[in-house]
Amino acid sequence: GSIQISDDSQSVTLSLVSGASAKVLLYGATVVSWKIQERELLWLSEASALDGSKAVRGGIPLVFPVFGPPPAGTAVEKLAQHGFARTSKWNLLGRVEEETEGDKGVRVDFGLSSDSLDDETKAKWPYEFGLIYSVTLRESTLETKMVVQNPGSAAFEFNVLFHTYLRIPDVSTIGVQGLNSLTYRDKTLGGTEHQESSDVIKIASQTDRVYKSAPDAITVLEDDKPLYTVTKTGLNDVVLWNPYSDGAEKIGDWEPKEGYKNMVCVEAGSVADWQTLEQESTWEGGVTHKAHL
Ligand code: TA6
Repeated sequence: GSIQISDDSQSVTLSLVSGASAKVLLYGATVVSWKIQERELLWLSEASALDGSKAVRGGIPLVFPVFGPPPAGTAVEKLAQHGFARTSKWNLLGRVEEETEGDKGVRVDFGLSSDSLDDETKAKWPYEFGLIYSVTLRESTLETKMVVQNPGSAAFEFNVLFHTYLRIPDVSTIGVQGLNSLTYRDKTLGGTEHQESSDVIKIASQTDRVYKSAPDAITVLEDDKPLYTVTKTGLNDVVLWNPYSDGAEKIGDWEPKEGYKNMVCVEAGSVADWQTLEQESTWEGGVTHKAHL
């Protein structure tokens, strides 16, 4: 395997001899591509900014320390939607070749801390923190792991989420399995709570749901066969999002507008409730994306 830094030092490309590759921008530590052979597995808008002027529309943006619009009256209230992790320039910490049970992988670690945050953002959320984000590429999986450290003198509360845009051949042929009987908050219905009653969830209109206390493995089926498995550790919830035609129309950097047919966001995180991190403590959570090709 190999890990290569781009000439402009703005991105890192991981690759394996098996033909898998992944590309991560230092901006937001955003994974913008994951390929097996020549097949792209993440959706990325053709109109997405990739120069650090705006959060990436596609790939795997990182959500921290707040998910969605920051609630008034909380410590995150001055921050932008989804927080600052996806719009901050991260530091490249290290590159590692690793092997787990004979499965060779290449890993790259990124860091973001209160010391490296810009002053404006620091003023909006004045906590001391450290984030270490690891991306590991293996033959059929892409693993993403976040470590949150609190080296400071005050506890803080946070949400964290891996906002993965999975690329799919056609939204009308897929189904999402693993969420049956869970309670979810439906953001298309004013955030009201409902109970899931489908074993395989089909997407035929705008979908924006937060499933609470979800099981660790969620499968995206294509014509009833597994296409992806998203497995989380240390995370409570799963968000299912597809803006559909009406939603995509309203998103300025969404291109082509029909692109909603080729994506589904299956996002693992801890977002329904705040995670509290006491001083001198560490939290850890992650997601493994597996492609069944
Ligand atoms: O995770 C789903 C969601 O929170 C949706 O409500 C939707 O707005 C999406 O994320 C994208 O948010 P963004 O800030 O990237 O436009």
